[in-house]
Amino acid sequence: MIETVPSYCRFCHSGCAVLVDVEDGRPVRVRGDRENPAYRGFCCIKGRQLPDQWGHPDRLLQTHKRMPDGSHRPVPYQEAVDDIAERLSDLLVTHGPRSIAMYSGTYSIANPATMPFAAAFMESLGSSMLFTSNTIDQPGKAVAQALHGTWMAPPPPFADRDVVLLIGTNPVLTMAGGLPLANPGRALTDAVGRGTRFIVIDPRRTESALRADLHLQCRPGEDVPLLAAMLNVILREGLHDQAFVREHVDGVEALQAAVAPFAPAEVAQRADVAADDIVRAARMFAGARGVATAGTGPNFNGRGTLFEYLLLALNTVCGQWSRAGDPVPNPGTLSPPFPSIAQASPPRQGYGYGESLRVRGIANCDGGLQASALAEEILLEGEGQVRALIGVGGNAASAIPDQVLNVRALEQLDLLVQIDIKLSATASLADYVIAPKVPLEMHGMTLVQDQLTFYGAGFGHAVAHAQYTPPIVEPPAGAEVVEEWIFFYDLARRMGLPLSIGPATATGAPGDPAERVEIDMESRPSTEALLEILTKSARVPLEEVKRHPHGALFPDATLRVAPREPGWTGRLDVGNEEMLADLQAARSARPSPDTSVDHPYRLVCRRMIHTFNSNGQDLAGLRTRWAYNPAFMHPEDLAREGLAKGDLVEIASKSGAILGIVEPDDTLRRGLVSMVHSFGGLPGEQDKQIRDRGTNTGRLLRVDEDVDRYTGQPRMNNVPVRVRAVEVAEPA
Ligand SMILES: Nc1nc2c(c(=O)[nH]1)N[C@H]1C(S)=C(S)[C@@H](COP(=O)(O)OP(=O)(O)OC[C@H]3O[C@@H](n4cnc5c(=O)[nH]c(N)nc54)[C@H](O)[C@@H]3O)O[C@H]1N2
Ligand SMILES: Nc1nc2c(c(=O)[nH]1)N[C@H]1C(S)=C(S)[C@@H](COP(=O)(O)OP(=O)(O)OC[C@H]3O[C@@H](n4cnc5c(=O)[nH]c(N)nc54)[C@H](O)[C@@H]3O)O[C@H]1N2
Ligand code: SF4
Ligand SMILES: [Mo]
Repeated sequence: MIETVPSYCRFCHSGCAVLVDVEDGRPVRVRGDRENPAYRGFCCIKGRQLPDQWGHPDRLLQTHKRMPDGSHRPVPYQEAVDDIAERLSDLLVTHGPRSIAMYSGTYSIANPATMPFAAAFMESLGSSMLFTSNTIDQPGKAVAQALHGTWMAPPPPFADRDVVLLIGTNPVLTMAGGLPLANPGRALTDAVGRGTRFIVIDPRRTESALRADLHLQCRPGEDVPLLAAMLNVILREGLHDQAFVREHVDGVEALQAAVAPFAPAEVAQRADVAADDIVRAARMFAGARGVATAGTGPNFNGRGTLFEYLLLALNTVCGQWSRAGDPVPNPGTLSPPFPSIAQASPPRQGYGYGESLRVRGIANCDGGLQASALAEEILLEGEGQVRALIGVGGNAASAIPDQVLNVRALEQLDLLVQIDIKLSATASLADYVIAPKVPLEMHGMTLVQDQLTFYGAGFGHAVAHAQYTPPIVEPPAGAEVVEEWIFFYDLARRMGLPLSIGPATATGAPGDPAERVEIDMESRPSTEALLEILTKSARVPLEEVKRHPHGALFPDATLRVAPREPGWTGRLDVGNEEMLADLQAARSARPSPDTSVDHPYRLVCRRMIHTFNSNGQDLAGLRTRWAYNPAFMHPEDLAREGLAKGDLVEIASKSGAILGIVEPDDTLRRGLVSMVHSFGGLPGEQDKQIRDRGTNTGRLLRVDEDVDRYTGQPRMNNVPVRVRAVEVAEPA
């Protein structure tokens, strides 16, 4: 008997509404749910593999312990909790709370209770060593928002945007910013049909650029000069929104002076685009209502904060924010109502606070404590050394730049605990691997999709949407798997630590301590009780959302952006002194070395539809085209190097080398090697198996190169590399 159940996919943050066929307790088929008004039946190839993920032979169904020979053996969950608790308690007494760190990544958001419990556990320990994958993603966004100030109302509704500028982001494929979170490909088609104009700045003609009115196929790493040149044109020609700027914005004169040297002709040359196109892009963007959004490409270039600051400045001087009386189609649903007011929340410091790391003086910032410094914190002996790490929903050994350094550090830990569904690169190094439930086995609600709206301008749903799902299948027979929050609960109880969590805030930032609820450490609460606490201040009660099992839109047609409050004096700042000083430095700086003969190509990032970071590489349905991460290069570059599709090459940067398999790609500009990250296994292990597993581009990166001085994020893109054919014996 097959029963069809609505739920939503948590393979990625997009949260597509799906229908799951369940046969005798097993999920057998997943497809998009046409009844859902936001996703309209969309479900990508990854979502369709959820049944395979559930029953995959390599899925961990028991807690595993690492044996002296490096292998892992199943052990009872409680035995592991007892041992981990004892070892953490010892570390706490002997070396203090700072010796215990946590790294949380992608899947820490799959279950809404995971991060609140993970953070509460760290707080109860007294350790501030909580590192998240956001710091190796786009942490500059948060710091830039702090330095610029925030407009307390969103950009114009997606349906009203006449222009969209996408810089180094490919939302049609990644479900990231610039297009609505739900079914972005469809949203793009609809918008093009309405006459919305798309401008794309990207070295690749991406899936999102195919329909663009203007595509600047720039050299990588030139986004700061490009934005400065656009701002220069806009301010010089007076195309900016002068009334808005007068009312709400400081620093425009300083900005204008700072961008004045960025003449389109000069920038066109360094970015290798037509000067006319820079001018056209500036005029097109300033002349219409819309929003500019950026992704990983430009944020990985070592100046993410400055880049995002200029991006905000561009949106701001063009007045691309909603005004009093405008509708607010997405005020959040399961998050608390966030007042939309046509006024500026003034700038804040945004960086350089909290406990400093012992290495390179890196302090906390609004983007989080820098994960790429974690390895050095583990390796540097002395007081405050990190000796234990708990990994939750992330893959530190694969995702953090400089894989060789990270693996060396992880191997040196006294205790590494990883919560993981499989023996990932990190799990294979862990003393204990805690086996979690997969999303289909857990309650879910789309709170994080609400909070995404505040990640950056142009992110999140177009119209308020929410969905709740109960668990729809049980774990496979004989499994002993837990929800991540239960592991933290059990650990805290065993260590005698209290835990408290509070209602979620609209942005995901910590809320009012007074509202926190002490968790009963005698009798464990249900997950549902936790979802109630988290949604206590929700705009739409969870009960109401539950009445729509296929998910639903929850707009409030009466809601309008409120006028500025009487006496409000907050203003946005586009003339931050440090930012403008950095801008001058960026003018003379060329990423070192320039077009060196040693390393004539640039390694740039991209993503593919059939994987999600290190996830999905083991699922048969996602391996049909490529089981590895190809090294995409322009056909002319391949010809010049005497290479053909499928050839094995060595790709070497100044600091490391990997093997790759080349693939012609004429959507790229010349001179690039474009690759997806986080494939392969551990250093050394995978090279013989390259066609089966791919390779890790993180080995070509350093943690201390071109570091963004606000967030500590190193350069992760536009890395000079050389490519040469190699022949190694492939396994039969
Ligand atoms: N060179 C290079 N490096 C990069 C990037 C790049 O473009 N280039 N991108 C960066 C970016 S943007 C990011 S966000 C980071 C990503 O960094 P991470 O979040 O650390 O990486 P993931 O590969 O997503 O790790 C997910 C882990 O969770 C496990 N997992 C899968 N499903 C579940 C589940 O249901 N529950 C639990 N508990 N675990 C699960 C997976 O097996 C895997 O080990 O990588 C960054 N690193
Ligand atoms: N299918 C799938 N979806 C994903 C992911 C995945 O792994 N697979 N990962 C998720 C994660 S963790 C994140 S953070 C988001 C990221 O979402 P996006 O930011 O959309 O990620 P990418 O597709 O890597 O897009 C980066 C783009 O930047 C371009 N680029 C490279 N260098 C430069 C440069 O110097 N300047 C400019 N202007 N462009 C440049 C690349 O060609 C590429 O098109 O995607 C998420 N969604
Ligand atoms: S885009 Fe694909 S992976 Fe992401 S939620 Fe939708 S179906 Fe799942
Ligand atoms: Mo990311």
